[in-house]
This record gives sequence, C-alpha cells and structure tokens, in this order.
Amino acid sequence: MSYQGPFSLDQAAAAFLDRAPALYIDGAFIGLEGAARIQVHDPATGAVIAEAIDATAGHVDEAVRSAHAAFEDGRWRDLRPADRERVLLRLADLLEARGEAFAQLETLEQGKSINLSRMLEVGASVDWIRYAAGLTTKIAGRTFDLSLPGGPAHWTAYTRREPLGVVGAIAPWNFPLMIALWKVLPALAAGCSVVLKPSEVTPLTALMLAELATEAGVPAGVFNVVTGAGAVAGSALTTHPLVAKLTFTGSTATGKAIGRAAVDGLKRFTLELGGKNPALILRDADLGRVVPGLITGGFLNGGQVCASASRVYVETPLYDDLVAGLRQALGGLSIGPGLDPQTQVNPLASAAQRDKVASYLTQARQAGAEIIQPIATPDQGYFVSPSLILDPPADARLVREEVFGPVLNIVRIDSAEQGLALANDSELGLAASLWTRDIDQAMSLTRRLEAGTVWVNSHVFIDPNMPFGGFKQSGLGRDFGVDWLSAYTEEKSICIAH
Ligand code: TXE
Repeated sequence: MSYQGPFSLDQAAAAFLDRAPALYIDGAFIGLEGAARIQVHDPATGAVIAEAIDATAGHVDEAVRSAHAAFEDGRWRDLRPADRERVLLRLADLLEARGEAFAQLETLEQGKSINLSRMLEVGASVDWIRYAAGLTTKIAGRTFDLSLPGGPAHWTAYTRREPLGVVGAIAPWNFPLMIALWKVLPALAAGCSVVLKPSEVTPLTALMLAELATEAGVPAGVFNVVTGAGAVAGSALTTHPLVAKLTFTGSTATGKAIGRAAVDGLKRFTLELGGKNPALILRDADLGRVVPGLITGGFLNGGQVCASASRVYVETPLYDDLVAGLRQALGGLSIGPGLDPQTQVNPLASAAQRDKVASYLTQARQAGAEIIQPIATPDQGYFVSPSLILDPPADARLVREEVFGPVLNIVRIDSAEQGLALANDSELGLAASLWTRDIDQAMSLTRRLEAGTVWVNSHVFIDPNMPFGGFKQSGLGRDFGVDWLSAYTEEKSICIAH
C-alpha cells in the first residue's frame, strides 16, 4: 500500500506506508502472514493508504506476556529513575527530529491539518514527553509516626509508590499520537510496561512511536502495540488477567464497558470520556475575543476534541453580533485536504464519523433548527461543513449528545443564572468556558460550573502541568500535573519496629 495523492511525502513517512502490516511486540515488528487486516484510509479522499493487523486475542496475549515478563525481570522499573528519565528525554529528542514523518502520517490517517499535526501531535507531544520524563525523578512516599501500643520502643512507617505492572492503554482516533502518549508516558515514567491498542481508524503512528521508543532505549517488551478492533483486540486487553491497569480515552459507552471489565478483574482504571461542553457568554464579554476563541474552541480538529465547545449560551444583547461574527469568520476559512497547509477546514477522521455527524444535522433540521453552513464541501472525502445551529429545539439529539464534529449550538439566554442552569443540565461534565470581563461573575461562576476544567475567556487549551479529566459521566481520574503518576503506582506502607 502507499499514498498516491498530489502531495510529496517525507521519505520516512512514505517508507512506513510501504511496510508490511505488523504488530510491535518485544521490541520488534512481528509480521503475521495470513492474519486478518484492517484498512487505513486517507480521509481527504477515502483511498486506502495502508493496512494494519487485526489482532486476535492470541496476539494480545502474546503482547501482554511480553510486557509482563519485562515488568517482572525489572529491566525497566529497576533502572535508576534518572536513567528512565534520560531514555524518555531521548524519545522527545527523536520525535522532535523526526517530527515531519509523524506529522504527515498523522494527517494522512486522521485527516487533520498538517499545521495541527506539527503543532500538537508532534510539538505538544514533545513537551508532554519532557514533562513526564521529569516526573520519573520526583516519585516519593511519606513517613509517619505511629501510636501503636506495647511492642518495641519505636515504630517507623513510610510509604513507597511502586509501579502497578502491565498497563493496557486504549486510545482513540482524534489525536492518535498525542493521546496515545498521554497513556504510555505516565506508565513508562512510573516503571510500568505497556500494551497500547490504538484505534482501528488510526493505527499507524502508534506503531512508529513504539519503534522510536526502542531506539531511544526503552527495553524490549516494555512498550508493545497491538492494532485491531475494539470488540476483539480491545476487549482481550481489558479482560487479560496479567493487565493490572486500564487507561482509556473514547466514548462514554465504551468507557463504561471497560470500567465494568476493570472492576471484574479489580484492575485499576482511568477513563477520559466524552464531553458536551458549554461556553457561557455574558453580556459584558469582549466579542473580539469570543469569536476567534469559539472558532478554535468549537472547530479545532473539526470539533473532534473531547473538550471542544459544543453548546454556546449567549446573553441576548450579544446574540446577533456573535452569530454574525461566527458566520463571517467561518466563511473566511478554506476547506481541503489536511496536507495542504493553506486549508483550515479538513475532513473528519472516518466515513462513519462523517455519517454520524450528518445524521445529527438531519435530525436537527427535521426538528426545526436553523442551520448555517457557510462553506461548501468537496465532492470526495469525509468532509462536513462547519455548522452553526441557532436555538435548536430542546428535543434535538445534538442538544444532549456528544456530536464530535464541527457543530456549534448557539442558544439565546436572558441571564447568567439561566445560562448556568442550562450549562449544567447535562450528564457529562468534561469542560466548560465562561466569557466575561466581570471578576465577580468569573469567580462565582467558575465555582458553580460542573466540569473538570473551566476556562475563562478561552476554550480548549490544555497543558501538561494542569490536571485534566471529567466530572459526572465524562470520566474517572485525572491525567497530567505533578500527581499524574499516582494512578500508575500502588502505595505500599512499610512498618518497621526498632
Ligand atoms: O469510540 P470508542 P468510536 C466519542 C465520539 C465518537 C464516539 C464513537 O462521540 O463519535 O465516541 O467513536 C476501542 N473494549 N469519542 O466508536 O468505541 C476502539 O477500538 C475495548 C470521544 O471510535 O470509544 C478505540 O481504540 N476497547 C473521544 C477506542 O476504544 C474498545 C475520542 C475508542 O473507541 C471496545 C473518540 C471494547 N469493547 C471518540 N470498543 C474522546 N473522549 O476524546 C471499542 N474499543
């Protein structure tokens, strides 16, 4: 397989596409003659550009056993923390140096703009790797004075944080490289081994990342990649008895199934699930900031961002100007393949996601919503025109469900209190934003918005040092921040009589 389109590719990216499908187990690519395959499509055209192995439960078992053996013999977890740090820093350097191949592959399999692939999938990922590398040398326990009766004269107790074991990481297709790293990094920094299953839609960069990790010095078996369907390979990973922890980003429905499997095996788990994120715009907000802020917050990566804005509640005095501003800003964007750096509107990741978004729009139209779509879409590829939905009826599905596409509902409100009530009226609670210049409103409403992250006068910006995760049905646990590794370690108390 290879890319036949009009853009010239980086040599390493082209060579990777030409490679025979393989899994990455025990530090090497394992080609499996005769194994079932999944096809990888270029979302800009729908053309097949590569194939990947559709792993069976047996293949997953092989990967988990490799990870388990690597964990048990201590080849990674028993390294000095400073040596694990050095390996991860080398990985960051290598990714930075080979970034263009990763960025192009990411755009080719996922559809996003090459500018976003360079800036986020590669650029931000490098920052995240360096942040996680720094955490390897910060793992620490606590000491305690005890009040035990009798016995010897003194007691000393302390805790150690020990790596959990094999981590099963299941990643989605919206930011395939960056989100895969958000799972692999804390595991590696803590001394765990990993089996990563990328989405079947976007399996390529995870495989290339694992090879790079080996080159950086991650020992064989510590970082494995199995590609394949969620129902088979994913499910085999979530139920494998040698997997100690599951970390997942994806839909709330699949997250609940993974949570159930985790509880069944008493595996530890972290879930980062969907969002239906509100943006609350008060009458004193600066529209000069709100319009570009919502173009980014609502339409970055075609709205395929768990934290993206999807429900805008705007006080009546600003409603008309906001709609006009957004319409004009969207109308000025150019649409086309992600490999063309001049385009800002790019295809969605898959035909299935395009069709899902289209069905929400059809249903909203039938329910009587007014839909503004300022840009015409090309004839081929998985494109959806960026859409503004004006005052959608409360029973439209896109009011309550995560659409995960370039679709922004805009609802008129009469007061901040009404907007707050509507913003919080959701089963989900991943993120929210508030747009105001009033410090009292900002301090009050940021406390009352039910979301894991609340931005004021911006939306969708995240940072390795800022914890991220969901309230309500948007997930369980937090990623990032100085406590990131705690969910990848077990706290052991050691009690010494002396
Ligand atoms: O997600 P799934 P899908 C949302 C978004 C999107 C919807 C459906 O609304 O439209 O989910 O996308 C693996 N056991 N998000 O179907 O099923 C699967 O192979 C183990 C939000 O792609 O959640 C893939 O690797 N694993 C989101 C991963 O789970 C299973 C990002 C995600 O797939 C499995 C993506 C199973 N039974 C979609 N079933 C976010 N929060 O950022 C599937 N998988």
